[in-house]
Amino acid sequence: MRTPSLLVTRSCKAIHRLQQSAFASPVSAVYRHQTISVLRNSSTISCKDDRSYYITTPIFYVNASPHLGHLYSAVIADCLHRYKLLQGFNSKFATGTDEHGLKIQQAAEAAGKDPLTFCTDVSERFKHLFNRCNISYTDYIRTTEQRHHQAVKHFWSVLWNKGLIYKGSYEGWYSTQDESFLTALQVGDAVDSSGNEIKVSLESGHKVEWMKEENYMFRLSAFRSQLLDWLKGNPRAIQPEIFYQVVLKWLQEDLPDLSVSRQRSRLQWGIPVPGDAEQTIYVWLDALVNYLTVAGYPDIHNQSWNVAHHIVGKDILKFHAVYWPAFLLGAGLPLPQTIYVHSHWTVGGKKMSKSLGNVVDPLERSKQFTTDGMRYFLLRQGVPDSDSDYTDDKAFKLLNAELADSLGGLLNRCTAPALNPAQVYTAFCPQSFPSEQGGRAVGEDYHMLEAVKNLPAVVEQHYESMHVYKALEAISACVRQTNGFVQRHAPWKLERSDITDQRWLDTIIHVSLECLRIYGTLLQPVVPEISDKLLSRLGVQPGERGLADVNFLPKIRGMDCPFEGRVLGSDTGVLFTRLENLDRDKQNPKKTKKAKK
Ligand code: ME8
Repeated sequence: MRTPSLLVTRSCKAIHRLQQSAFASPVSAVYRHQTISVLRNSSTISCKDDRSYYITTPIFYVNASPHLGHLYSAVIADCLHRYKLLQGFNSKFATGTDEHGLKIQQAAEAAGKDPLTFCTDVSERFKHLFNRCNISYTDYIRTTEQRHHQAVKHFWSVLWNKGLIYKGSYEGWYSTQDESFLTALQVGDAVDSSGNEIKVSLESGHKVEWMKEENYMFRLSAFRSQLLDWLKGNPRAIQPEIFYQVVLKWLQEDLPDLSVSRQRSRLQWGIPVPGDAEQTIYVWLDALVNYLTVAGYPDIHNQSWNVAHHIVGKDILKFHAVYWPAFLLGAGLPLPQTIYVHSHWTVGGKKMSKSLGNVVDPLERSKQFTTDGMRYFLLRQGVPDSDSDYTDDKAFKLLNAELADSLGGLLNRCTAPALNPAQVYTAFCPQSFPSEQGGRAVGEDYHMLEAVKNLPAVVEQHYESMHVYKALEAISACVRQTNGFVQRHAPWKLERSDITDQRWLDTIIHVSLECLRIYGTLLQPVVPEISDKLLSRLGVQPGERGLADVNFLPKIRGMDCPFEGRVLGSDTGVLFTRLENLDRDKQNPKKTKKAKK
C-alpha cells in the first residue's frame, strides 16, 4: 500500500524535477515565469499531508438518457471515493451534467423544448440513476448553475488578462457530436444512412462539418514543452500506462492553438465571452472548469484542488490530458494529481450508441441484477486498458457464480444453525490450528491464511491503480480457497460430543468467519449493500469496518480477537439471491428444469 506520506514525498520529488526542467524548457519568458510560479505554488501545497482527496467523473452530456457506459464512469469514481473514505481520507466526490453547447441546443430544438427544461429533465434522469445505484457523490454540478457561470467567466478573464487568449479565426473541421475541432488528418470519408457521402472523425466515426469563423483562440502551442515536462516528471499522472504513452505521443506532434469560442449567432446555448456578447465560450472550456467550480473556485479552492483526480473515458483523454492541463498552467493553477482512464463497453463488438440501437439501459439492468450486482459486474468485467463486450448472459453467470454460490454459499455454511447452533462468532483453538504446521490443519490451510493475510495489501494496490477487476479477482480467488478449506475438513462430519472435534469445528468456523470479515471489509467500495449485510451478519459494527481494522486472525498469533464469542447479527437472509436468466430459460426449458433439481 502506498502511504500518504510516501505519496507526498513522491509528488515533492516530481515537483522538484519539474521545477528544474521548467527552467530549461524553451518557452518564452512570460510562460516560463508563469510555470515556475504554478510549480512553486503546487510544491508548497502538495507537500502538506492533510488526508484530503477529491475525485471526479466526467460531467455527462444531457442530449440523451444515461447508458451503461455512463454508469461505468460513475461506479469507478464511486469505488475510489469509498475506498479513500475507508482509508480514513476526507474524500470529496463530484459528478454532474454538461448542459451547454451545440449538441444540447440541437437536441432541445429537436425535442421541441426550451433548453433549460430539456437539460433539467435529462439531468434528473442521471441523478435518479446515480441515487438508485448508490453513487455517493458529495456534489452534483450542472453547468447551467450560477456558481459555475461565475467560475467560467473568472477563469476566462484570468487567461485573457495573461494574454493567453487572442482574437483570431478558425477554419477547419468540427464534430458537433464530439464538440471537437479536427485537423484534416483526423478526418475520413464515409457514407451516411441515406447514401450521401460525408466526412467523419476517424476516431469517433461522427460526422464533421467544415466551419470558418471569427473566434477566440487559446495559445495552446506555447504549452507543449511544459506539458511534456509535467508528464515526464510524473509518470503516474495518467493511468493505465498505455494512455500515458498515447498522450506523450500527441505532445510530440503538432499542437496548434485551440479555438475557445463560437459565434453567438450559431451557438446561443452557452456562457457569453466576458466583454464580447457576440461570442459564446467553447463548451469544453466551460465543461472542464466544472472541476474547479466544485472545489470552490474562484474563492477558496486549494484544499480540494491540490488533490484532484479525474476519471475519464478514453474518448475524452485529449481534453483532460492536454487541453485541461494547458488551461490550468495558463491560469497559474496546480495540475490534477491523476487522470484515470477507462476503456469502453461495447455490444456485439460495437461501441454503444443510440443510432446503432445497441444501448444497454443501466436502470433496467440494475433492477434485474440488483444494484450491487450491476456494480460488481461492471467493475469485475470492465478492464481499463481495453474494451469489454457486454452480454446479459455474462452477468448472470458471473453474479451467480461469485456472489450467490461462492461468497453467499460460504457465509451460509458458516452461519447455518446446523453447524453453528449457538449463532456466535465461535472460538479459535490454537491446539487444533497452531501457528506452525501441526494440529489438525494441513499445508493448504496455511497457504490460504497467507493469501488472506496478504489480501488487503494486494487489493489496496489494485484499487490505487484503478485495476478494480484485479482486486476482485484476488478476493474471488481467496473466497474459493476458503470454500476449499471448509470442504476439505467437512465440519458437518465432526462429532459434536467429542470435545476435540467440537473445538476443531469451532476453529474451522472461526477461521472462515475471519476470512469473510476481510472479504466484506474489502468489498465495501464495490458492493456496499452486500458488504453491509455480510458484516452485520458477522456482528461487525460500523466503526469496525475501516481498512485499519482488518487485523486478520489475531488468535493464531496469540492475540485477542474482539469478535470471538459475539452473537451473530440477526438478519439470516440470503446474501445474494441466485438470478434466473429468463431469456435463456425460455429458450432452453429442459436444461433449466434439470438445473433446478
Ligand atoms: O464526454 N463505455 O460526456 P459523455 C464506457 N460531457 N464509457 C462510456 C461509453 C461506453 N460505451 N460511452 C461513454 C462527455 N462513456 C463530456 C465530458 S467532462 C469535463 C465533459 C463515458 O456523456 C465517456 O468515456 O459523452 C465519458 O467518460 C463519459 O461516459 C461521459 O461521456
